[in-house]
Amino acid sequence: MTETAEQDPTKVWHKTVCVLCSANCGVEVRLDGRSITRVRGNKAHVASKGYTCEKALRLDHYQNSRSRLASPMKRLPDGTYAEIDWDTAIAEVVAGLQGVATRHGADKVMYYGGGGQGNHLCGAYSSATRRAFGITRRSNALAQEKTGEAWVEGRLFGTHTHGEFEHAEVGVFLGKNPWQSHGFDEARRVLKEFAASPDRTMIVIDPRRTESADLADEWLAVKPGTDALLLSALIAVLIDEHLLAADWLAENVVGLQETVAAFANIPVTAFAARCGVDLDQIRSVANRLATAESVSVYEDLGTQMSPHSTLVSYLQRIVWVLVGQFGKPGSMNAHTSMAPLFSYSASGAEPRDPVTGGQIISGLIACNEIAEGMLSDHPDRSRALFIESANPVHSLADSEKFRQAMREAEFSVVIDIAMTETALEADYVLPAASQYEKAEATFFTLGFPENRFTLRAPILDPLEGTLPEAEIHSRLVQALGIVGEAEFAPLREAAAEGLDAFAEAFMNAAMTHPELAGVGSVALYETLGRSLPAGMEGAAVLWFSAQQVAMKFADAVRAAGHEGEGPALGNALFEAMLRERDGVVFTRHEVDRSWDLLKTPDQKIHLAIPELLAEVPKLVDGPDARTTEEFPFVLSAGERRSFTANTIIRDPAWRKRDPEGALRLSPADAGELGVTDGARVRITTPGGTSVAVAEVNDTMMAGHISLPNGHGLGYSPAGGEAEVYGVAPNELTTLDWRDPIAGTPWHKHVPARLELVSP
Ligand SMILES: Nc1nc2c(c(=O)[nH]1)N[C@H]1C(S)=C(S)[C@@H](COP(=O)(O)OP(=O)(O)OC[C@H]3O[C@@H](n4cnc5c(=O)[nH]c(N)nc54)[C@H](O)[C@@H]3O)O[C@H]1N2
Ligand SMILES: Nc1nc2c(c(=O)[nH]1)N[C@H]1C(S)=C(S)[C@@H](COP(=O)(O)OP(=O)(O)OC[C@H]3O[C@@H](n4cnc5c(=O)[nH]c(N)nc54)[C@H](O)[C@@H]3O)O[C@H]1N2
Ligand code: SF4
Ligand SMILES: [Mo]
Repeated sequence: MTETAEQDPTKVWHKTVCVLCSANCGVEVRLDGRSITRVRGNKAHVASKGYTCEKALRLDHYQNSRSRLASPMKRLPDGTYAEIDWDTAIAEVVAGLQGVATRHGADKVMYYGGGGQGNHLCGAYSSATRRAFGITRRSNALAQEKTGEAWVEGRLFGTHTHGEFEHAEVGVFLGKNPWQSHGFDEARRVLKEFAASPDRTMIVIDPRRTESADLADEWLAVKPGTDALLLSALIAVLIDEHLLAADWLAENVVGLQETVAAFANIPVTAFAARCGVDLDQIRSVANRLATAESVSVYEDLGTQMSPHSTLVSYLQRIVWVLVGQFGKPGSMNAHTSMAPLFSYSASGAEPRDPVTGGQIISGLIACNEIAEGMLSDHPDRSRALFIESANPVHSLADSEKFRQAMREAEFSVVIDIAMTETALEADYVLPAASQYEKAEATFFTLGFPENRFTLRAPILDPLEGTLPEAEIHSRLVQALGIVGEAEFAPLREAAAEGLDAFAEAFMNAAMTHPELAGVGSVALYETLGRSLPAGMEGAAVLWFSAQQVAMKFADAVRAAGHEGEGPALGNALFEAMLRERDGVVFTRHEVDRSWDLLKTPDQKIHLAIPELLAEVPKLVDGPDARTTEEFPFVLSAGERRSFTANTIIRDPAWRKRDPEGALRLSPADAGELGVTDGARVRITTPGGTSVAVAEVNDTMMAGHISLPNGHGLGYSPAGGEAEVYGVAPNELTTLDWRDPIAGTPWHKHVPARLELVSP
């Protein structure tokens, strides 16, 4: 449909995406002034094809929230905030960072964040600020969920793998509820297709009978925290019943014997009993996996945030490798990236954090070790925090500890659109333009054989008083005087001539001025960015990504329809990204060629990880449950539900259901405690105490209780004092409850006690 600006402006559909989860579904929105009045799926979008879930319809609560910031803020000695102008803010932030660097060294500043579910360009621009200020310590939310998985994938494949659920004959969801949490395109449609097709099988491994489990052919109702037993038994059955893809393994896998040997003495009957899944069901699943044409597996927080987290990431991969499910249509595949979110180490040798001694995976300090390190008396501890597009006071384990760490810090600055829990502890808060007010994109590009990328154009001007992060970082970097007009002017002239001239000039400049290359993203913004259409300046950094992609995957980029050689191919891809509001396919591979993307030295799968194989026999002695007499329940702290979206929307009015975020418990437990729907219950854990409204829910297993994520945010509907709605899950969690390898928290397995407060 083509509609023009001559029409009633409130009737025009503007193309963008929903920013509430990583699926980033393409949407079209109508505006009335600055309000988003209607939202519908964009049928022409290259990935989502018109699909959305119910959350997208209420995006105005993100764009126009009362907690939006419209001025830089400075914390006063009494803890209140005063508005300051941008020039003062930039000067004082620069002085604050330099002060810490002078007193303790620039490496004592930690950068946290750099993007959320819909915005990764701030992270790309922050690289210039980090380089300019000498900031090397870094972390983000990936280091509280995905670093254990990344460590395992580095060892096995040297890269990331992802399933192709749309075409898989068998889909396995392990601690993952895609009906609510998505994670791949058109999730609910794909789940319904599994359910409707007699030839395809969906397997869900989850203690709760989730919406996804309800649609599954096989629901393995594992006891919380015992997935390592279930998967070890499954592997032992595959081996015992000779269900391995022997020829394929001989050709493609190194370390098979060593791996198989570790499962030789698994007492499968005992393991099945201990994890609560019938051995017959485990056998039937093993046979189904072994006979399927294609299998795709998705593990998520249910196991990544439970005991044995990194081990489980490994075991589930052993399962699908043993049945030969890599490198074919509908199976697990490696993929390209517009800009990789992770770096992978094939040796597993990772540096250690100088303060906590914890493993730094993919350059990220484990989230649970940030406050721990900062609150220690170690001479090398971080003394300052630079936080961008993240709310760690709310989202990391033990909110109180993170608050303390921020108050202890000698300097802190937060870049956000809203006055968040984290902003409320910072010395300076810089207000960003929202994701609908600037060029934006995410690097959640996991597709294979086709991989897609969507660059969004702003649908509104920045709210007065706010700036896009690209501009904020540019001002911070330029304030140091490392680069400026002298370096930018010739590049701007080249950009005005066109991309070919710019490519040549930029490459030359980067070679002759290393300081320019160091702050490359800001240099691109100030030069190429200035020649892009108004509002799209921030897309400039993607020119570099397009060039990298074209260099690394030239044939696949051409197969996706972009033409040229060398820099011209990168330019063609960049132009397509700039032009296409429905997203572009940026790489297309032959379906069996994801082997080419493996980064192990011989491009084979290196299956044996001795450190983790050594953990398998130890499972025989347990422990299975981590509960105690004092804390007899397992609390899943942070479940994804139909109206949760991390802390992206603060206004509680956006929720159509479950406004307070109920504590779910089984009818059996409710009966025993005398709890009925709507009763108030007190939850106590080793980390703290909170009161929640109860929901008796027959999808819950006895002994297992759950609270939603993203609740417990301060918000003031009337503009007065902020009130807190619901339970903030990390008021109940602790720093020490974490994976021994990756340091990631066990939020889905928090020992807890429950008491009835009022019926
Ligand atoms: N609606 C919505 N969608 C989201 C988000 C959101 O906030 N709201 N956030 C996004 C983000 S950042 C992420 S990382 C993803 C996370 O997406 P998911 O990981 O799918 O979400 P969760 O609900 O946290 O956990 C998944 C499941 O793990 C189960 N589980 C709990 N304990 C265990 C266990 O011991 N073993 C097993 N096998 N399962 C267990 C829970 O019952 C739950 O059904 O969601 C994304 N999508
Ligand atoms: N107990 C428990 N804790 C959890 C989880 C759990 O299951 N249980 N889940 C964890 C997981 S998987 C994740 S990923 C994390 C997520 O936690 P975080 O990484 O902290 O991410 P969000 O809550 O999404 O916060 C994103 C921030 O970005 C801001 N923002 C939005 N748009 C923009 C923008 O354009 N620019 C800038 N600068 N800021 C913007 C929002 O206002 C918000 O403050 O939470 C984790 N915390
Ligand atoms: S919240 Fe729903 S509509 Fe929005 S991106 Fe995720 S799946 Fe798509
Ligand atoms: Mo996440």
